Amino acid sequence: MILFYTENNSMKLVLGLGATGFSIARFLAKQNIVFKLADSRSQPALLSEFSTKLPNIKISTGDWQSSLLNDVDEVFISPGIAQSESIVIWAREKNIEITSDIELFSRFAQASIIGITGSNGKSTVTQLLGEMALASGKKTAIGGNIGKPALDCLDDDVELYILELSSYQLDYTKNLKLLTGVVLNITPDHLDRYDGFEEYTASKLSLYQYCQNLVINIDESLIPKKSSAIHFGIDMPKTNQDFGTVTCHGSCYFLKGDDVLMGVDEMQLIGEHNVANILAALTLGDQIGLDMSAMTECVKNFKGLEHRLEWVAKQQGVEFYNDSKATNALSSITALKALINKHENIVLIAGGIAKEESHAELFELIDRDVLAVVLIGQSANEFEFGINTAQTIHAQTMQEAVSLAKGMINNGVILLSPGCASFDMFDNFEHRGREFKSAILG
Ligand code: UMA
Ligand code: ADP
Repeated sequence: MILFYTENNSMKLVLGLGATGFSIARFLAKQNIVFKLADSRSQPALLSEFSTKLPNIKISTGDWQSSLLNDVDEVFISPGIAQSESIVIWAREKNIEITSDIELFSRFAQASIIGITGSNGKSTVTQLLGEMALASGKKTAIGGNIGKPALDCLDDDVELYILELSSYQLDYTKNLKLLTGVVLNITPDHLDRYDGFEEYTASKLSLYQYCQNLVINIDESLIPKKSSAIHFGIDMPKTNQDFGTVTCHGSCYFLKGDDVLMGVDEMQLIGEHNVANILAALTLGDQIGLDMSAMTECVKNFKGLEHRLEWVAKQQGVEFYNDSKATNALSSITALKALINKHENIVLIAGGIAKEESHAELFELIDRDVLAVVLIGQSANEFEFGINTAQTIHAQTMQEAVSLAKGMINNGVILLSPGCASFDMFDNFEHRGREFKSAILG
């Protein structure tokens, strides 16, 4: 890999010592770029590892100080740091460039990059497309918001980078070359970080300005349609390049143009949202020349990711699903819709830190189709107030929630799909999902 930094070696500042900040630090150190790092918490979890691995790098912790910006000509920001943080405001006032890890990555990446964003389904599509690319024989790296920071994926041998991109990462990206990319869908999310839904929408849509080829979800009204794009959607494709579905004699099929690719019932994932996710992956994969039969084989074998409508167990006639990744109302609605058609009795475990969004549609669906809701976390009272006819009960721990839920049905489904962030009771959504599973499996 030819790696050189074209700018002079003046001081850079890395903000945040999480997975992203650490990856930026490791990368800059490898490039011999002079930098320092700051984190507004007094004891970031990675502090001692950082001090051991990069002992010569200056790190400041605790409240942001404007003096941090002295002599700095570029700031590399972690996605978790809001634009309202004083350090960001000061950097803007001083006209210091603020850059995401994704932009830094793109300055050095030699292989083609595929970008996937959207409010829901990003990780599923990113992982599935990654598996399709690997099955088609491409040396593929899968990373970004899905977990492995993009800079940690940089490798000379990689032929294709498949990156999940969050709006937080896109916000500080100005130059990025994507071979193709998709905005899967746009629904209210992260509104605490944006001046309204329009600003969030614009952040998501910014992905398309970097794409050489566009993939567009025809069913998403907020995404402008482009004649040069390839479209996918849950209906007959409009052109031979587009992807869609058709129902014939009661069975549904995936299509490219008029060509039948496989039956929808051959996929292991459940729910119409996953039909859309699979269509997105097939469309992106086809556009970059992946082998169609390798792709359909992957769809047939793909069991989905942990914590996304993950089937956990069947015990005494009750099936358990872990959808801990559902951190907004729409994702819980989606999970419920996927299960309602197949199961009469559903007990939902929901709640946590509710996002700034309307829960009316979720509560309506619960009242219509859910037997009972076990409420957890900060939003428990707010949810109880919104739910009218379904039975509600409060639990203080996940163990208690599972035990109360078990007492409510003899057959059907117990679904953890909180529709909220997890940080009031858990480290993150993964921790919440693991607690749910261990309460079931012991
Ligand atoms: N920090 C501060 N001040 C702040 C906020 C954070 O100093 O005001 C510091 C904290 O010490 C913290 C560090 O910054 O430890 C964390 O940075 P971060 O929150 O940006 O988290 P990372 O560990 O770098 O993880 C990020 C993504 N996190 C967020 O976007 C919030 C991860 O996505 C991503 O997997 C990872 O980079 C690798 O790319 C998580 C996420 O929740 C899964 N993403 C959101 C979502 O999917 O909805 C966008
Ligand atoms: P993201 O990475 O965007 O958070 P995931 O693939 O991790 O998305 O899925 C998270 C949750 O979002 C799932 O558990 C499911 O409930 C919901 N979801 C997934 N795909 C879609 C979709 N295409 N449309 C609506 N909701 C979806």
